[in-house]
Amino acid sequence: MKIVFQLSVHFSLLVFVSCYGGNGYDPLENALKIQRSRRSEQKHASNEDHTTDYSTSPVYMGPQDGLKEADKISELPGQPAGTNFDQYSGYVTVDPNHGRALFYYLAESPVNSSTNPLVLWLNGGPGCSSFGNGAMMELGPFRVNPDNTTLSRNKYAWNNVANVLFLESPAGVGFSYSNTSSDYITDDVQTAKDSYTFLVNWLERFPEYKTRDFYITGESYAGHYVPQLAQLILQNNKITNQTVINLKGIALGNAYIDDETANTGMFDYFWTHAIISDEIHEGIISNCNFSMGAATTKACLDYQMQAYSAKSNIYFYDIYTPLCSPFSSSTPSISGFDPCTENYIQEYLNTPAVQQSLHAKPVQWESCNVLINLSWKDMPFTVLPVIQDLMTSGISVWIFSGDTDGRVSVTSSRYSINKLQTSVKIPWYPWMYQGEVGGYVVGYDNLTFVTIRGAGHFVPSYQPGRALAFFTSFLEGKLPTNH
Ligand SMILES: *[C@@H]1O[C@H](CO)[C@@H](O)[C@H](O)[C@H]1NC(C)=O
Ligand SMILES: *[C@@H]1O[C@H](CO)[C@@H](O)[C@H](O)[C@H]1NC(C)=O
Ligand SMILES: *[C@@H]1O[C@H](CO)[C@@H](O)[C@H](O)[C@H]1NC(C)=O
Ligand SMILES: *[C@@H]1O[C@H](CO)[C@@H](O)[C@H](O)[C@H]1NC(C)=O
Ligand SMILES: *[C@@H]1O[C@H](CO)[C@@H](O)[C@H](O)[C@H]1NC(C)=O
Ligand SMILES: *[C@@H]1O[C@H](CO)[C@@H](O)[C@H](O)[C@H]1NC(C)=O
Ligand SMILES: CC(=O)N[C@H]1CO[C@H](CO)[C@@H](O)[C@@H]1O
Repeated sequence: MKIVFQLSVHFSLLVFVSCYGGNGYDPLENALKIQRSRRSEQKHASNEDHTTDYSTSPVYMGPQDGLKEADKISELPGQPAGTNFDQYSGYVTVDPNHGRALFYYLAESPVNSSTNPLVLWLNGGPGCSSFGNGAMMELGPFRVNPDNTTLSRNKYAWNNVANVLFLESPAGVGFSYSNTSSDYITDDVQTAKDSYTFLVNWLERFPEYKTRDFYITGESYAGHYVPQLAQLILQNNKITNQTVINLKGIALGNAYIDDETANTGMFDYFWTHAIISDEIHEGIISNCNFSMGAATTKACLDYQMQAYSAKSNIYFYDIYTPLCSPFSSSTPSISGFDPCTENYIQEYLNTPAVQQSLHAKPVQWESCNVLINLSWKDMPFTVLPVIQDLMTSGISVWIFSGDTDGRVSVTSSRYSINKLQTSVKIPWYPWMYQGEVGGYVVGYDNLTFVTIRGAGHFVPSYQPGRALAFFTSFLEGKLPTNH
């Protein structure tokens, strides 16, 4: 399909900084603006098909002998002494003709690695790095110190309870690349196919994980990637003569899963969190119809602009966090998270010795790739039907949400769950962590919803202890406890 980029009023809002941290770059919003204006130009919704038909052409299988050993990281520069787990990173070719390869980082567990499950983590954007954001800022074993050169251990890293595989997806993101630049114009379907090809090849490289319990987790735009990949795995498991992937469950955090509820939930969250006025909120309610196929009116766009402007310069991925500035240390965030973290990561990952130790190609590493972000082809309006399909498949489906995220708010998550029309089995209750309410949980038929109190969009960055407690419950298949 021919893609027409039309400059519209939306584009004037773009901030050209390819970094998530505290500087106002908003990759998800950029991509959504383009999709929404494209949809309204085309006057059709790109979501007629619910169970995507991934063509069942044979999956490329490359030779993997000896590559695991080559991928072993001997040591990351600045790594603290006493690192007691194994790390691997490198590339898996997913298309040899185009020269397309995806980069991964595996952090194994310090204890029980050979029995702990394998968990794939995906960041969103689209176009944002799972290694730089997911591993180095959120749930990985290390955080980069303010000196930009040394690492410290993250006590609450998720590899304490699982072997965590971070995948830079699709090609063009982080260290992943293609030798065919047109591959950088991509979409949901290609991303799912490549991730699947990655997995079956990676499992040949690491055969000890072939039959291991496997989970997929991610946040934000990975609200598309995770269910789509899970659906593709379940479809292929039925027909493949290759590896059957032992998929047990998925968890979606502050996930963009439905465009209507993403909008309504965000503006309602702004209003209920005293970010916009009654008048602007009322203007949005009475002028905007965010449902699939509805026309966008000028009045609606005007009120949305007013809302963005009224919000002012807050970091709406975590609304109570200070921005990264010379003053940020004197206005510490509720969580103690350093809002300049992204800068340290940017410096660290662009150090040649670090890229070498990771077996990465020497590149200018970016937290988010804006080209991927802006050239994304059709994205479905909603993935709720995919989630519904997974809910009847027998795998566990969890939706979690940090409740101080203004980007994909807990309100959006709740509206999305309402649309799934499932019924409550275990009523809403507070779950406890270290004597405090860690958040709230409700058990639905085939779906669990968990909030993480005081966490923004990047849940494990802001509430590492609560995030690990929630994640441990997810893997155990038990709701977090009320004591
Ligand atoms: C497995 O599938 C591939 C691709 O469809 C095919 O070429 C191969 O012959 C199949 N192998 C077996 C043992 O069926
Ligand atoms: C991309 O091209 C380079 C240079 O020719 C080559 O070394 C590399 O193997 C190619 N990548 C893939 C995945 O084929
Ligand atoms: C390791 O596994 C054993 C046996 O299942 C369990 O008792 C122990 O708590 C586990 N240790 C950790 C750190 O997970
Ligand atoms: C770390 O990197 C940031 C971003 O480039 C820079 O502003 C800062 O001065 C660096 N800090 C040190 C201690 O070099
Ligand atoms: C919003 O748009 C949809 C799709 O065009 C339409 O079915 C619905 O009635 C509209 N809602 C309102 C309140 O106008
Ligand atoms: C839950 O899963 C069961 C078994 O697959 C199915 O029969 C039921 O319809 C599902 N309910 C919902 C709300 O998805
Ligand atoms: C293809 C495309 O539109 N690329 C744009 C992505 O966004 C950056 C700025 O954020 C532009 O410079 C690119 O041209």
